Amino acid sequence: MQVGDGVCLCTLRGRLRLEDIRVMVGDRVKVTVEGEQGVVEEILPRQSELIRPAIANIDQVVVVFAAAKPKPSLILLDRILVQAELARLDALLVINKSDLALEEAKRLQEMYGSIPYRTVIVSAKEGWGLDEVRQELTGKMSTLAGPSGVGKSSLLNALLPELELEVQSVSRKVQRGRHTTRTVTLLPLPDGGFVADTPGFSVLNLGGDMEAELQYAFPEMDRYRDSCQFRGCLHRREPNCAVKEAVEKKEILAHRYEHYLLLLQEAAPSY
Ligand SMILES: Nc1nc2c(ncn2[C@@H]2O[C@H](COP(=O)(O)OP(=O)(O)O)[C@@H](O)[C@H]2O)c(=O)[nH]1
Ligand SMILES: [Mg+2]
Ligand SMILES: [Zn+2]
Repeated sequence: MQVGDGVCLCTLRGRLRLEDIRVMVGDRVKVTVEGEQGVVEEILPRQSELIRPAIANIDQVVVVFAAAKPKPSLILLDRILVQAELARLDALLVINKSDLALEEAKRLQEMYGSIPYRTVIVSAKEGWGLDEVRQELTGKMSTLAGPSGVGKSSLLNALLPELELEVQSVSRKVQRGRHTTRTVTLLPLPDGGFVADTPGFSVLNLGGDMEAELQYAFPEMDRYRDSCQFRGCLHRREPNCAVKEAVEKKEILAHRYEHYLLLLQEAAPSY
């Protein structure tokens, strides 16, 4: 456990163990220090609880995509952003490999910045944009998400040079099948805050019966929703729908609306 500026080896008070209460990575706890050792007396209420990676009290998901190699999949990006919204976590979009495709990086930044999401253009390879990412991480608990190969490990290595995470090598065959199950660790940032060393904010298919909730995961719809004619409008085929009108006027990005409709189908109750 981190206690003040130091670290203290702690055991769990027997009472908590009897109640089968477990400490999660990221938990805030009350500790009594007895000599060198500490005892966890109480686990403070969790603000959030992620399953994969299993971390409590995460503030934000840092969604990493590459401007190229691999070509960004916007449906995958939107799925991750929706998951973050549904989990009530802030999202920061980091567009990596801008050294390979700066124009594409700027296009993504313009699109997602308009929603609005915080976006940062970086190159882990060239060291571009790292200070801005550090600022966005400082004082918060963050976890990374994003497809494989976009440079998540490279980014963490660039932010924390003493780290040396394994970066995907050219020969991927060697890596396949080597499933290293590791526990997640929170890496302390120099100016405060933590970032989880294991990316893996999972992208699940939406569970059924979430139709009404889904629109709240699209922040750009917020200011139109109340102007729809029907209460409970799902912005699908309803007449006088302010969201659809905003799409036609290009005030809402067409691909975001299409992805909303796609996810809406997934979110339909299954009979
Ligand atoms: N050109 C370029 N290549 C990068 C950059 N960041 C990472 N890479 C390369 O992309 C590949 C995948 O990186 P890795 O960090 O393992 O991605 P991860 O799967 O998201 O953790 C490696 O070959 C890296 O060297 C970058 O900013 N620019
Ligand atoms: Mg990696
Ligand atoms: Zn509507």
